[in-house]
Amino acid sequence: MDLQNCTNIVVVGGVASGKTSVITKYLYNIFNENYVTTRDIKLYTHGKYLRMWEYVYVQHHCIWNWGRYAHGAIIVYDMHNIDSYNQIEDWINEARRFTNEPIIICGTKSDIPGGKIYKHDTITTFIVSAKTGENISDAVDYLLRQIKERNIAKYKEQAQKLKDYQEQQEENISQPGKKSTKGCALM
Ligand SMILES: Nc1nc2c(ncn2[C@@H]2O[C@H](COP(=O)(O)OP(=O)(O)OP(=O)(O)O)[C@@H](O)[C@H]2O)c(=O)[nH]1
Ligand SMILES: [Mg+2]
Repeated sequence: MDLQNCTNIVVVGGVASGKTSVITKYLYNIFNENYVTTRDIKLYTHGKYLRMWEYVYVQHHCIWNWGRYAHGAIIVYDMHNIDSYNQIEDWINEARRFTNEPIIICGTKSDIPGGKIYKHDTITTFIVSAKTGENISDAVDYLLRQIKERNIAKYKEQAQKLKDYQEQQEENISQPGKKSTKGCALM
């Protein structure tokens, strides 16, 4: 798996909440009215730069470690299913145990009136419909932008650390009385 050039997004949420539908609408512009449950973990790709992994709900979902390869996550819930809604907090806690990468929440089936909207202080919620396509691209593109910004921030932090290190080394060399940590190994 080429992690350097490929963005991996994990999609989680309650049973039949609409995970597959969000993914297939975004990647392939396909919506299927017929419910076909996803078993275990399913990978969806489009081109070589984006991978979306669907995780089905299992009792002990912490058995997997999504922080290992995920650059971001989408927590999906069905706005018309109270169980699905009630699981959001668990998914957020679960996610935060493994990763600090960006997360968004998608409340699905907005084409059906009267859904319950979940609000969070720091995580953005999008109200989406895979059936009509409402907000699907906005939601996933927003997450991809967050991931990009985070990667740029990480890159800048590493570049700054390298610069600080180089400056320290130069300072050590220009101050003869100061013992260079670099030379220690040779003595
Ligand atoms: N009206 C409407 N139905 C939707 C929408 N999204 C999904 N559905 C329907 O909801 C059912 C479940 O959708 P899936 O996308 O298969 O849900 P899932 O979360 O992947 O389900 P599992 O893999 O079994 O956990 C299907 O019958 C879909 O057609 C939506 O935005 N609007
Ligand atoms: Mg599915």
